[in-house]
Amino acid sequence: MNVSGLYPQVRPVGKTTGSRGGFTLIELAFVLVIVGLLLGMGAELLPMLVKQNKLKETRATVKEAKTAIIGYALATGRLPYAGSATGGSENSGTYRGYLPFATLGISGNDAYLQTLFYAVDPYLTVTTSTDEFKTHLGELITGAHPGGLFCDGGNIHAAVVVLSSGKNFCVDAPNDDNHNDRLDNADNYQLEKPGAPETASYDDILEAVSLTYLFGRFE
Ligand SMILES: [Ca+2]
Ligand SMILES: [Ca+2]
Ligand SMILES: [Ca+2]
Repeated sequence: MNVSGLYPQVRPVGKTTGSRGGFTLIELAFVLVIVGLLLGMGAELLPMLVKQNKLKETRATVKEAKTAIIGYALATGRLPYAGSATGGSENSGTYRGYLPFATLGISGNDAYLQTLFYAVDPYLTVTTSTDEFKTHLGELITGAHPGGLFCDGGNIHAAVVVLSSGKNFCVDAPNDDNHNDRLDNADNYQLEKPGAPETASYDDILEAVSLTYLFGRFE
């Protein structure tokens, strides 16, 4: 009896007769090595890209906050006090603290989901008209009234400074002086230079509005 017709024909595994229908083990191993290398590169590349993106986003957010602060001064003839807490409102008599983002009408978080920080020259928070504001700016520029906010070791006479604590979530020296990792009234009125390079101990992202620049915006 012929039984061969009752069973399906089974092709021998691993044989590559005639046209090729699959991978050899060596090809497969090669592909796996390549995939492994690509995955390894991706695993290294992705966190780097995320890090770069957060830095870029935060730089843009700090710049936007600076623009909003200038707009507020032009519209109201004063600069807001800083906030003593993260809620976004200003607190009278607070000159170094959190960005009063609700007062400014903007969102106040950086890409690391931390509230931005803010410092202001006290003499510019007490004015009630744009004319008086300009007068105070002029007095600060000429030195008729002593300046209350400086960046870059005193090289920049600033009206206002806004900063992100950066990826280490801490405000760093020389912005923070009392080592509580945030900006507050107990810190002095000397802050870092805008665009200062990142180091092992400094990663804050800081923008300043100089007195002369702000005065020019009123002309
Ligand atoms: Ca920092
Ligand atoms: Ca300081
Ligand atoms: Ca502090």
